[in-house]
Amino acid sequence: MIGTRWLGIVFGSLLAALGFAGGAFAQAKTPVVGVPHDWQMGFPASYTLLMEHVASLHDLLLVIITLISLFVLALLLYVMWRFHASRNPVPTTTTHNTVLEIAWTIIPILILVVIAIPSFRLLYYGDKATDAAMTVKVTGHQWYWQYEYPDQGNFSIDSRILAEADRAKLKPDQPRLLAVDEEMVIPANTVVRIIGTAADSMHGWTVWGFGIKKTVIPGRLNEGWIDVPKEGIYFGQCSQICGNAHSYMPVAVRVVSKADFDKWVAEKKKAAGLLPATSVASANPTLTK
Ligand SMILES: [Cu+2]
Repeated sequence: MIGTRWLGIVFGSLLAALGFAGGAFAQAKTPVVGVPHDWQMGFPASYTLLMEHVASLHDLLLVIITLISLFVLALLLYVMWRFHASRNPVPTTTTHNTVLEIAWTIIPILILVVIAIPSFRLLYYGDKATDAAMTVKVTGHQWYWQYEYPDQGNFSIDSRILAEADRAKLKPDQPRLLAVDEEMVIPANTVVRIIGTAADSMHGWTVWGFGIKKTVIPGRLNEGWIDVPKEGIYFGQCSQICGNAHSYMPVAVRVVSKADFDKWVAEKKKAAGLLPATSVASANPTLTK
């Protein structure tokens, strides 16, 4: 992303000079952080270590692919010039060159090894949570998301895009076509295991800033994890064509402090009838876990 990052810096400075810097959400005093901006180039900002690793692998690949493209372009131009009919009227009959053949086999293999090592490392890093503090089960439905909290009493919430009427008068923290009625809520600085499945067709649970993109499939459980240090609201979208309202099932994740998360959990448990009438949640650690 070195190239795109530079382009972004150049364009960003130009726009700043013209007074257009920052989208509405960058200036609004809302906790919305993980949302696309006008004129954004390259990847969305990284909000997890996983997404930082994704971006740096992309940077490495961009350097490698640029060097290879320039090398091939230079070779082509040289061949066109050096072996032009006017400069080379009698072509050579050479068909084999052992040294060259070994070189053009070995060098690409080495390049692939250089790419494979960080690539596999990243794949396994994002694959499974080794020490998750809690789990959220994500189920994709046509066309909304359902989040279950098995470690907090097993209540569940449904997350749907805002109703048509609410979409007409959006609040500052409700970006168009991304805001939902109920966000998934998780505590900050906590390793959260994501278990994903689907009820009908395949869906894709994707949050750009987290670097997570889990295809969820009926009858299967797919695993991933997130650990978000910064509180705020982050957005994503279903990334698997899943039917006619595919583009109307955004992903919204609210990352809050641990205390706020416990409060939210208590509220949800109460609403689901999981708490006794007189709240003893605070006295019983197993309930507030
Ligand atoms: Cu979907």
